[in-house]
Amino acid sequence: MAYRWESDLTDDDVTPLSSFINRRQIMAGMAGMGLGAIAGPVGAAAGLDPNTWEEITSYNNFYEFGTSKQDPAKYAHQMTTSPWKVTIDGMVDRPGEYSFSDIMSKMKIEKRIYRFRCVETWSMVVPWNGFELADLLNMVGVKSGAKYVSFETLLRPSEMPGTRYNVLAWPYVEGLRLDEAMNPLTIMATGIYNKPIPNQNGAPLRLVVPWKYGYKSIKSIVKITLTDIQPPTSWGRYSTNEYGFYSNVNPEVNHPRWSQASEKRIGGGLLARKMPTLMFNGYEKEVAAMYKGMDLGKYH
Ligand SMILES: Nc1nc2c(c(=O)[nH]1)N[C@H]1C(S)=C(S)[C@@H](COP(=O)(O)O)O[C@H]1N2
Ligand SMILES: [Mo]
Repeated sequence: MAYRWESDLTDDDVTPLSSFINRRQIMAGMAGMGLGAIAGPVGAAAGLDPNTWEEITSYNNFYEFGTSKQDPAKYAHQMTTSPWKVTIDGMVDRPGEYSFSDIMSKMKIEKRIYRFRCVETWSMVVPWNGFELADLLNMVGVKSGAKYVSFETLLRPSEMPGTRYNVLAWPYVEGLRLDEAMNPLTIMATGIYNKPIPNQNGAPLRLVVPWKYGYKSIKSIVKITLTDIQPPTSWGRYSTNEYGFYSNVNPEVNHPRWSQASEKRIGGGLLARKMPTLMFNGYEKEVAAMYKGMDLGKYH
């Protein structure tokens, strides 16, 4: 049996340009050999097998609702997600408060099946719906000189029982370098399995950066700020040497307290207990160039 987790994005996915071109070349080659347009996966890529809706929506990290994996599914329904506004400010041409419905009316919603790897060593495959963060940033116009994007989650203690405890400094904040934010793999997810994203997964919109540990993928975003200084992150504040700014998935750079060489695919059964973790979570081809020359152990 082929190892499913070594396969790549499916045909359903919006294929990155490089593999799209490869595919066209392969198809053209086949046509030349009189094989016609053979449907099916390119090369050995059989496609990723997504986790079930049940798995994706009942095993979560969303500490604003508590620290157990079941707390978000239990309590996140208390969060009011409509109306919803996102403040976009800092080094942008058109700062302001953008309503979620206004954003949705302007963005092109796509389906992306991505691997998702938590720093705690569990993983899933999630069929997201969403739009490229780059499209939103281009809509507001990024000023020259901006180098980073910072993100902030809603903080509404009356609806978020977990924020009574100072496990993390609230609100939850995260950040990306501008080129990472503009990378076509980086999306704002607004759905899962073609349904609106459930509250426990970060309704109504959350970041998804598939080559980084899950905590970079900040949920229920209310603020996006363009800046020229590296922004703080909630987990970085908690422990800088354990949770670096980059947090790229890397099987060779261990967490100080555990190995990152393998992972457990949720719902994968016995076979999926010790799957090898892939460099950049399997997205090396698409993202490695952004880190060329950087010491990935130092800038973890
Ligand atoms: N605001 C906020 N965003 C968050 C978190 C959180 O606690 N609060 N947890 C992060 C972590 S550690 C992970 S692994 C993912 C989990 O996303 P999921 O529940 O949709 O699988 O969300 C990330 N985004
Ligand atoms: Mo995580």
